[in-house]
Amino acid sequence: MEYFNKEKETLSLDALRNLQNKRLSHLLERVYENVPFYKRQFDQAGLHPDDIKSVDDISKIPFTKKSDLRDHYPYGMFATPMDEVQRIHASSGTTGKPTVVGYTKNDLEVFDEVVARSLVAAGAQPGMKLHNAYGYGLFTGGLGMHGGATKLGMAVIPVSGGMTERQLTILQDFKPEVICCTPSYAQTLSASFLEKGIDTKDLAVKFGVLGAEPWTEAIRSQVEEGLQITATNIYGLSEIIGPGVSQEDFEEQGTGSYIWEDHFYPEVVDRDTGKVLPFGQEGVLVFTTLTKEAFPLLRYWTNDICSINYDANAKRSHIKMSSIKGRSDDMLIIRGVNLFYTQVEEIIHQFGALTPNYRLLVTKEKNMDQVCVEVETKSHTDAANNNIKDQIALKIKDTIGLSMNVTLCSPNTIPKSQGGKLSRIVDRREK
Ligand code: DLL
Repeated sequence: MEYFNKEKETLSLDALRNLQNKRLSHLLERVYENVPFYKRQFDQAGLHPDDIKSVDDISKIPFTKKSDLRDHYPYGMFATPMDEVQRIHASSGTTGKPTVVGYTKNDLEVFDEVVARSLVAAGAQPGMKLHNAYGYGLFTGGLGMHGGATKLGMAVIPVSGGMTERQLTILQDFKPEVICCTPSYAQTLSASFLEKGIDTKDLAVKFGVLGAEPWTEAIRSQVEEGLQITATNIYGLSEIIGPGVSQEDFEEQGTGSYIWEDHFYPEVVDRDTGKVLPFGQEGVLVFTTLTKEAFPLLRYWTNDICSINYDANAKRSHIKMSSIKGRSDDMLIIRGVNLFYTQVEEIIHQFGALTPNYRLLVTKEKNMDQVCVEVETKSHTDAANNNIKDQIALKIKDTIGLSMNVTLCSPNTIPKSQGGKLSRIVDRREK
């Protein structure tokens, strides 16, 4: 099976646009009628759903921000009566109340469909077994992947995150061909096999579907080698549906992840002005959920930084997004320079003596922000190699334009993912 839904995944751009326009017009009618927040937003902007004739007019609609969801906690943005809602998820959020999202029966079917498409693009096939190490619970990762894999006809092993020893046993004994988890947890699993001297060549696992946090080629090489898999990127967010908003194809690695744009209409906008940017230019990713019933969103500001572009040589017609550089609210501003941790990760990758286990410690000294890069070396002896340390600091200065202290750490000394998303920044500045 090369596609889960060939007809939809290879629609001509004209057909795709027609479908989007039709779906957008239904969506606008529904939200205007059923979500008081959107009616107010339209009225205040002097807009009526009829003014939006096609996706080309979408930029007339104001953005929806995370704060709008918080202001309507928990169910104030739902567009259907609660008795039509079949599932509720929530994302924890770092401050205050969680963001609550809901799904009708049809929403859950769409969720299964986009995850099934994503799994096939990642290399999975019906009849294979999926080791699902995304967390089950309010987080959309576990149940989201579960539903799509079931729809595809896979056997799901619902391991959830954590309990690494048990994960290793299951990977060896249950012989799953596909694993899904966060990239940082794939690092943990890979390091644990290595530590125990278990040869991963003997595992059945061939494909990894990794996402839920930013990651770069540095981590890809490490986990592909460590677990003997082909690893692809899966992206998503609970507000839009969960995992499966976009997915990279296992035979098109490094060329971006397909956004299933018959369901999620993407735009990339300027972080400061909100202006829509041309394809290929980096900015904030914004989505309109074209088919969602319970919790539809118009022009939702994800805060994720990337670019989008069509790829004429690709297997599918849908637009691709580049890997996420970071979240604009996670961007550090250090002595006037914008910094995403993935920029440091890319530099680390260029040094053969280093592993991609690292973190950035941010402190304030004499009123100046300081960043210290702590990174593990592959061998204990290299941890004392000042030469490597100086080279890394120089490369960072040349590439990013910031002087950072570099600390080389012995293998297995930097905290690893225990199952979920890993925070790579430790900010010790007083708030
Ligand atoms: O992380 C959904 C998900 C589950 C995606 C499993 C992929 C796999 P939230 O907890 O709502 O949902 O977090 C969404 O995580 O806005 C991004 O900042 C980040 N994120 C998700 N996938 C990726 C990725 C799930 N592939 C937030 N690359 C998003 C970079 C990602 N960042």
